Amino acid sequence: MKTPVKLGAFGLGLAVVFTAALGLGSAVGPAPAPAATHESHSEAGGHEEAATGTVPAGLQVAQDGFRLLPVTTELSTGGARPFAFRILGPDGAPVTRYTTSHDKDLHLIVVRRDLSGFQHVHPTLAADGTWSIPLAVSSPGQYRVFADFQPTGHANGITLGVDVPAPGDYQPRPLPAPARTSTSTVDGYQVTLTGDLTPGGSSKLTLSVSRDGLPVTDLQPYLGAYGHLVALRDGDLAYLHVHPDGTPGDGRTPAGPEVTFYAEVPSAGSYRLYLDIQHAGAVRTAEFTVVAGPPAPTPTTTPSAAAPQPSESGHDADGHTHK
Ligand SMILES: [Cu+2]
Repeated sequence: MKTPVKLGAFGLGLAVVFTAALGLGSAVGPAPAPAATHESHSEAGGHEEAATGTVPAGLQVAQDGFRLLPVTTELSTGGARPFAFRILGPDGAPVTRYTTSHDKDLHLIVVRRDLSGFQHVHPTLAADGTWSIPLAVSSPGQYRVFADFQPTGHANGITLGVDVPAPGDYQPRPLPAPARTSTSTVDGYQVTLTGDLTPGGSSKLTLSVSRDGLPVTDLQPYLGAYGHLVALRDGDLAYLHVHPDGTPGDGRTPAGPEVTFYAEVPSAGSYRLYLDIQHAGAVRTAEFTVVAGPPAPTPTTTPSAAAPQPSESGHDADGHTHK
């Protein structure tokens, strides 16, 4: 889809820590875009001024007068059921007008608190301001639901988060070990991550996509970009949403095999990265665990490279991903 015109508005979820790092060059139309600057977001209001201090996005259920209010209070593990919620504005009424960002008025991220079960979906807005989407999660537990949006007339994007349970027997999974390659044994895709996350600094991340050993050079734009990357901080699920350097159709951005991002993480620690790409008509998610800064002390229960790990965590630690 050639809809780069919409990209100029995308400030969603980009905490201030990311804005300087994006270089998304929001190529609005044919005019030479001021690449690598975020002034091009000015039509969206320049979101840097809106950051709430240094608090990362997604940690609050309310911010800037806006509040995320679930209508559905449980998630279903038994097949898709409607999940509904509203965004209440400063006047207490549901928000019904949004600024489109990356082809959507609102992006919904659902992930279990242990960072498993990631979903990135796009609900539908009813006239009364109720968002809804059929949703199922694969296993019980406490889930974090992020709404990433920009109310019309508001200067910046906002990401609110709320916990919603999926009742049942919760079996937490350990965070998969850091890995540079995410491999799908089902359909032959492999995504390799190059680059490091540096706390407080801009970090270049390159994700290289191959299939059956061959570089993928015909990635398809998905929501106006060749890739969407969400990073969640282990421990509190601070939310970071970044987009690639370059825009499909800007004449300088190849359709793979490499997709480059600039990211800035707010602290040392472990992060789970979720890369959504589209190829051959399907959206796939590659996941990685990345440690920013000095590695945290290793818990004694964490399998080390020297010690063969028990099988129960082996499935989670293979860096796997596409779904
Ligand atoms: Cu989205």
